[in-house]
Amino acid sequence: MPADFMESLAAAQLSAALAEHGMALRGGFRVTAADDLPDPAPGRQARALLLVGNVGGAMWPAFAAARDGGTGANPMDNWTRRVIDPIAGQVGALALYPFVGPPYFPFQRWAMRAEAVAPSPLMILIHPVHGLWHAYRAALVLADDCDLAPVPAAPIPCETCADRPCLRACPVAAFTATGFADRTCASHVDGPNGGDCREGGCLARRACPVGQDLAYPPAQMAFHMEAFLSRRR
Ligand code: B12
Ligand code: SF4
Ligand code: SF4
Repeated sequence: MPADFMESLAAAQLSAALAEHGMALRGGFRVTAADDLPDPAPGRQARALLLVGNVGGAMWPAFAAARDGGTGANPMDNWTRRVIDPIAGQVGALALYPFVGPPYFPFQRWAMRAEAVAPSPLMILIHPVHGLWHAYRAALVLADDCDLAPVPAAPIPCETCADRPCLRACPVAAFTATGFADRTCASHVDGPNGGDCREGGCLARRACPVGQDLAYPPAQMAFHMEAFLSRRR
């Protein structure tokens, strides 16, 4: 039995089930009492949390083929539940989702404990290889002890990126010292000059040189932007 759960047969089987839907296992960590997570099964406390996510455009074809005909609200969230709940059931896990809230589960804090990601100036977590082209879709909470190795140290791209092109690319300077001005962003994207962001995705995110080969396909960019706008209209 390998020391690290991520190297185990169970992790390989889970990864294979997720890969059928273009998703991937994104690491995990041992849960502490401070995490205050719900019990994964009656009388059984949470011991480990595994993160599920998407990297690059891998998930888009699976979602596009299975979505609710484009008519239902939150089609990606609904599809995610449809594919993840049965996988969680197979491994005896409780599935938690980033879109359930408020209050929301702290997925970005969990991600920083699960894999080598760090905050970027755009607030999205940056990964040394995937850049800004990844997200989290679910967490699987297990009652079993998993040997999860600590996250290995990895370079944080933003620390050596002197030019910070991401911060110069937004036409309305929506990334401010106090945070992301989401309403400034949304009114630009929804307006007459917002076509580039609306159809091709956030210009600031696209300006980052890390992982550019993993940029989402245009249809996925437009889908996420429309979902963002629909929450801000
Ligand atoms: C609410 C929310 C938003 C709000 C932010 C409002 C606000 N100022 O709080 C809005 C609607 C603006 C937003 C927009 C976007 N979001 Co958002 N959002 C969330 C959500 C659902 C909850 C955040 C939260 O309150 N968490 C609770 C706290 C307690 O968790 P935490 O981890 O401790 O807190 C961190 C975040 O709150 C973060 N933060 C604070 N303000 C903002 C603002 C933005 C824009 C982001 C990305 C993060 C962020 O800083 C904290 C420390 O790291 C998370 C999912 C989740 N459950 O976390 C996604 C999440 C943060 N969003 C994400 C993304 C990708 C986006 C978008 C870039 C694209 C999109 N899907 O729409 C857009 C930006 C729009 C654009 N023009 O491109 C991803 C980030 C992935 C990553 N690599 O890090 C997440 C994790 C969802 C996911 N499925 O993976 N988002
Ligand atoms: S452009 Fe540079 S500072 Fe901005 S997210 Fe990418 S690596 Fe980080
Ligand atoms: S989507 Fe466009 S307006 Fe909004 S933050 Fe990105 S570059 Fe700025």
